[in-house]
Amino acid sequence: MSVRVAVIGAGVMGADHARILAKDVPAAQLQVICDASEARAIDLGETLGAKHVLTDPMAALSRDDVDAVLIASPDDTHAALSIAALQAGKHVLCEKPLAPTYADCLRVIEAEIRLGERRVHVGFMRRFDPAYTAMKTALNDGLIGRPLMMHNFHRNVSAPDWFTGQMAISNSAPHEFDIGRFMLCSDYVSITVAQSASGRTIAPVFMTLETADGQLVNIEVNNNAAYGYDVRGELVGEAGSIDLGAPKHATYNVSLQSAQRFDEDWRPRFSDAYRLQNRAWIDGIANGTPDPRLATAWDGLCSTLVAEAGVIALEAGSKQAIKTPAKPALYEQKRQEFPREEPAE
Ligand code: ISE
Repeated sequence: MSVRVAVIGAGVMGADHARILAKDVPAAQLQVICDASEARAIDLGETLGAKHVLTDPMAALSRDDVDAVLIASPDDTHAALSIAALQAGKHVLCEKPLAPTYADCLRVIEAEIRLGERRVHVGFMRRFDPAYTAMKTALNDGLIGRPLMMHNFHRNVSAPDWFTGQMAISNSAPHEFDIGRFMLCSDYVSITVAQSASGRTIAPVFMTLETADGQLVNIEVNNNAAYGYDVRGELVGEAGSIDLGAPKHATYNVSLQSAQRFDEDWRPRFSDAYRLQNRAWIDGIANGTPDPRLATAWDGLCSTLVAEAGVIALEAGSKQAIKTPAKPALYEQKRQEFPREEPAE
């Protein structure tokens, strides 16, 4: 059975997702490309051979010939579109964040609880990255004993002037909020944020979080790192540590120097992760069993909750408590063996 997908949003991420679905996910059929800009939708739709091109997202997600909706429109439209897709009986993969506010995330959760089925997933693709997968597998295999700390670096080459320190927390760091929580299987209970001094519009932001199990997680987000897209991570346990070891590029030893190439942004660095995530999402719909690694709407809510507390922590200059509400029964799932993922083909 092929799963017919409507992609809403034909910008940077929507175009990338649509290309992956059309070319790298055998069980998916690219049914609709929808974008507020008709020209952009037509351009992408024709390039990828989508069956239909639309400009109205509500019309796109309610079509009878659509089974699933991939939402890659502006962040503040995510919650309303996810809820509308649920009401139309569709499956959803929503780019992160599920919503920029906790209140809107909660509305999606309430809609899913009313439906009584988990149909919304959030695009925290790092859960499928081969390097993070190796880290999680080694942790589950007991290689480093009890995990104590996780160090994270998240660097972009440059960010536009309007990208603030607050957005480093609400737009960039959610990837680390999610992967830390996924790795450690524990919710955060506090966050502290500091921002270094810089003449530039956005200076690096440094966060320290504590989990309910007493682990420490630190995150540096530097969106003007200048030299390349660079994501690093190390998990430190009682008996050893696991380093992500990415990026995966060759090292050039030339002219008495050794040099490493970096990607320009997150799409090439996480191309395997996006492909594996989108395949897992579509295969889960086709066979009726969602992949347990996919981030749920609850995971999306938890990350927005941390981001909101982080923005307050930055503005107030003080540690903020994070109070995660009790997890609704719909989101409880048995702890599963983490599948061993083969690296890219
Ligand atoms: C961007 O929105 C993303 O989602 C990227 O994955 C991340 O690396 C970048 O920092 C964000 O701004």
